[in-house]
Amino acid sequence: MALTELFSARRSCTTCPYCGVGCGVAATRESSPGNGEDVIRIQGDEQHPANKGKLCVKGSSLADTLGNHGRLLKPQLHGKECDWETAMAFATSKLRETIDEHGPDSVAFYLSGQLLTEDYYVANKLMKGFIGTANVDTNSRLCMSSAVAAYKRALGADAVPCNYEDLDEAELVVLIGSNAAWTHPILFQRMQAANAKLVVVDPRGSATSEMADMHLAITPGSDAALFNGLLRYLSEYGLTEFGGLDQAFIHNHTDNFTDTLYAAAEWTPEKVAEYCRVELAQLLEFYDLFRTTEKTISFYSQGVNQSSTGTDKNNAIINCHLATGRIGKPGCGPFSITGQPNAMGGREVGGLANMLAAHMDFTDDNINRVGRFWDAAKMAKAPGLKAVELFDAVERGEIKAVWIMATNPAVSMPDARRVAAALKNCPTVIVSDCVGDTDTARCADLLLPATTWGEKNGTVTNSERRISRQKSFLPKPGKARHDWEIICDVARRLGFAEAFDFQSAADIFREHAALSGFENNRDQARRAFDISALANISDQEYDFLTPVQWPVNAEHPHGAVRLFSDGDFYTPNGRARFIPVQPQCPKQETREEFPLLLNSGRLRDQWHTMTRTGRARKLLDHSEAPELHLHPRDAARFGIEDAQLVRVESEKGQFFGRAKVTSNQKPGQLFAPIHWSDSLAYNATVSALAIPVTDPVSGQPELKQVAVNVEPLSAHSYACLLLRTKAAEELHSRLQTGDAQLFETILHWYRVPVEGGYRFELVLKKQPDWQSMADKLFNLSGRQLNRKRLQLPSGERWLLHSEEMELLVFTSADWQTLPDRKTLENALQQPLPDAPAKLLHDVPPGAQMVCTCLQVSRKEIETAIAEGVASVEELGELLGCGTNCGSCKPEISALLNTNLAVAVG
Ligand SMILES: Nc1nc2c(c(=O)[nH]1)N[C@H]1C(S)=C(S)[C@@H](COP(=O)(O)OP(=O)(O)OC[C@H]3O[C@@H](n4cnc5c(=O)[nH]c(N)nc54)[C@H](O)[C@@H]3O)O[C@H]1N2
Ligand SMILES: Nc1nc2c(c(=O)[nH]1)N[C@H]1C(S)=C(S)[C@@H](COP(=O)(O)OP(=O)(O)OC[C@H]3O[C@@H](n4cnc5c(=O)[nH]c(N)nc54)[C@H](O)[C@@H]3O)O[C@H]1N2
Ligand code: SF4
Ligand SMILES: [Mo]
Repeated sequence: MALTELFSARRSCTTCPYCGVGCGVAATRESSPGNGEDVIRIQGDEQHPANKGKLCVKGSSLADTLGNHGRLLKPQLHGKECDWETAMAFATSKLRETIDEHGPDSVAFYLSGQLLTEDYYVANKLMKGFIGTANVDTNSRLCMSSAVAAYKRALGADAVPCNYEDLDEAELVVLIGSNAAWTHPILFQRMQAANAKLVVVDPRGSATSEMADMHLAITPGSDAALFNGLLRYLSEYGLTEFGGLDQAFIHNHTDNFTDTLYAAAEWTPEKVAEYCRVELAQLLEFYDLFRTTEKTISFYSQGVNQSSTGTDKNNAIINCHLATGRIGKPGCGPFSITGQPNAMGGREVGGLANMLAAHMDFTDDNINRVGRFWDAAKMAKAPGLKAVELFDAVERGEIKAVWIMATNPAVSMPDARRVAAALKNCPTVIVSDCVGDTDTARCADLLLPATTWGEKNGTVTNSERRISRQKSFLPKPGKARHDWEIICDVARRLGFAEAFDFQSAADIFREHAALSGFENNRDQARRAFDISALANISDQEYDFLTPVQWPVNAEHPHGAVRLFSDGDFYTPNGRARFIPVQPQCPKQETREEFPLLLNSGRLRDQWHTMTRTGRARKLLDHSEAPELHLHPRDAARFGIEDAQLVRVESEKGQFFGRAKVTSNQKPGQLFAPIHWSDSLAYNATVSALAIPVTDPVSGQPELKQVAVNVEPLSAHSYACLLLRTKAAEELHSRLQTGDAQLFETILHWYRVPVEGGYRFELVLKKQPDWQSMADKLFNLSGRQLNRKRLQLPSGERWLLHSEEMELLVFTSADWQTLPDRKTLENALQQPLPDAPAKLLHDVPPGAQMVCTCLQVSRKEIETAIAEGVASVEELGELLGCGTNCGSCKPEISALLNTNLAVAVG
């Protein structure tokens, strides 16, 4: 705990709600000098071991995402607001009726790695102990489940061996399928500060590969061959003193080495180079670097997890660490980085359908053990349905009631439109969210308003097993309630009052901690996850719990920094297991109708489906619209120009985005950010393209490789609309209901929240009749729109506006020649009668923001480079870019590389 916290109730030390780095955040309430109202100031918590005071741009913009606008503040039943009594009575009667009529397996919960451990714990307890079904799965299935499965196969437990300090000490970090510079920025900065050599394995160029010493741009999905080849290569140095195999470790602490090496034997460097399509010399350089660097961490994420053979890929990596004994020692290990803030906490309580609770699975002994501990009315006896299977069962009508909490499956599941359709047909859909307007919320019968970050209390576990507190420093808005409160209310109404008689998050945490230690020993059921030392903490101790890494038990009362240092694993015989791996190509092969492979992932400044980060205007500066990245050669082949609207099509659906032509992509490979959805733009759900094939071991879907086709869309013209909130909401709902008349003219739209309203960007099919559109949309009651025209060298530009400036429309035949959006947005804030005409003359084309924190645009940086500034540091001194959170440094460095190259060349 930070000392100041003791003295000031106005400062609260909590944890960032975004990525799995789990940074400590200090939120302070300050009186605004203007109106005396409280404002929230967000800073990094200097005392938190995960970030030591630093925050990335998402974390440091948290204050901009607070506030009630867009929040779900009251329950809604069939689209109408209702009180909690009505809502809870509906939920309970529907669940009870469904269970009575069709049995417990006809209901399901779909949870999220963004719930707090306490929420997760009660949801899991209700289903697996009292309703009697294991149909509880989570979005972690799409994210971490292959990593979990591989750790369990190799180490006997879902236990991350490493911690962040190891990254400080590492001499080589191999990032496999991770764009950590953008997705785990604060951790990435630690890797860089450590001066470790960085090798990036990723088919495309990214902000991370930009900073790497070596980039192995392997062919998509070929990672297992790369690591099988490494194992074989290491074995050739089996007898040397340094590097190569650690024979003693293999002999004393592992099983199954010979079979595994045998399976890898055919993967000679030549064969790997050909299969992965990398240069043999580069491959050998990597293999040798790995062989000779003792302190090596392999750091991996969705590029290997989201695959139809993700578990095997994870094991192929772990095999190389077991073979070199590089596990359980400082500065090394196979490190699966978690995505969501509490993916790990969810795994601890049994949020996955194939786990029971507290790291126990469905053996008879464990079912009995958990049943006794809970005094359970009805224990689930077998694993339940995994995410893809679960929504298939909804589609088939076998699951008749589903409760979705803190996730947006209508956007994030593969074949997303089919998932949305299945939900619309499902007799009972309950959705708990803090935001009202999501694609999933639109499928709900009952919408429940949940509190969110800043309002909630509980714990989260980050990637290094560190449990930290999320604390409330804001009141509950409207009628919102905590997720755990809602679940316990339903449980009590279903007749389980005693088992769900929790009064606070602390009560739940204590029970969860007690279960983790219950009969947890060598003779009964030894489990890695054990926080029994926290089972009796007081409410006050819970409030001031300092971040601690599990296990926290009698043996490790202050937590454990590193696991497996003694070479003792959680398998029945205590030995780690090598897993033989047969590399396989992605299931989705390109073919004539779908000749390209689509990859998808994250952008620096957005979080998933943008329900929170999408509210902060400045986080849209980096990128504001759905995109499709493609190589110049593919652009030429398909007749696509940079910034042109394109349509991507797969066997399952379509997606619209603006082309970004970049040599970061290899020919034949496309990339699309995952963040936009149909709530924010037209046909913008990337996962609608994905085919739901899954890994046979983990059930994780293959989201990173989708066979697609692409075509340019030709536009008649472009329009930029600025609307005040009420008018914007009206237009938005028309666009969402697919108003046929509007879509005769509109080819594509997306929207950006701005101070005082929204900006809509439209791509038009033909000349619109603005007057009649405006009449219809905004009821201008016969008043005429004002019109002004400006002739530019590139064509004409129009401004149309209503007298009250409810509506400002700029149109042009060329998207790039519309006026600078920032200037336009400012106009919406002031009721200036003569401003519009001036705005029409405002020329500078939109400048992409590189440094969001200090608002430094690409143009400014390029100008400075042209004037001779030649390093990231000097640019920082001059313009300030990169000097706050540092997440943009890779991009600044890339700009330096290209612009200096141009200057030299
Ligand atoms: N800014 C931001 N940060 C986030 C999130 C966010 O939404 N926004 N989400 C969080 C969550 S939940 C998660 S799971 C993590 C994800 O973190 P990451 O896994 O780092 O992110 P992604 O962008 O999904 O994918 C990583 C990389 O995998 C590469 N890849 C694709 N196919 C292959 C392949 O076959 N082999 C290899 N080796 N690489 C491949 C992609 O090109 C991409 O660069 O990020 C977390 N952090
Ligand atoms: N094509 C493709 N698809 C992908 C991926 C990919 O790389 N490519 N990545 C996958 C991965 S790794 C992930 S993790 C998923 C993420 O996908 P989702 O989990 O579907 O995305 P989020 O936007 O994080 O959804 C969280 C929801 O919870 C709400 N929420 C926030 N806080 C609270 C709270 O405290 N309580 C409640 N009840 N609700 C809250 C938010 O408003 C939001 O609607 O996407 C997956 N889908
Ligand atoms: S790296 Fe950024 S998003 Fe991740 S926890 Fe830290 S501040 Fe939050
Ligand atoms: Mo994730």
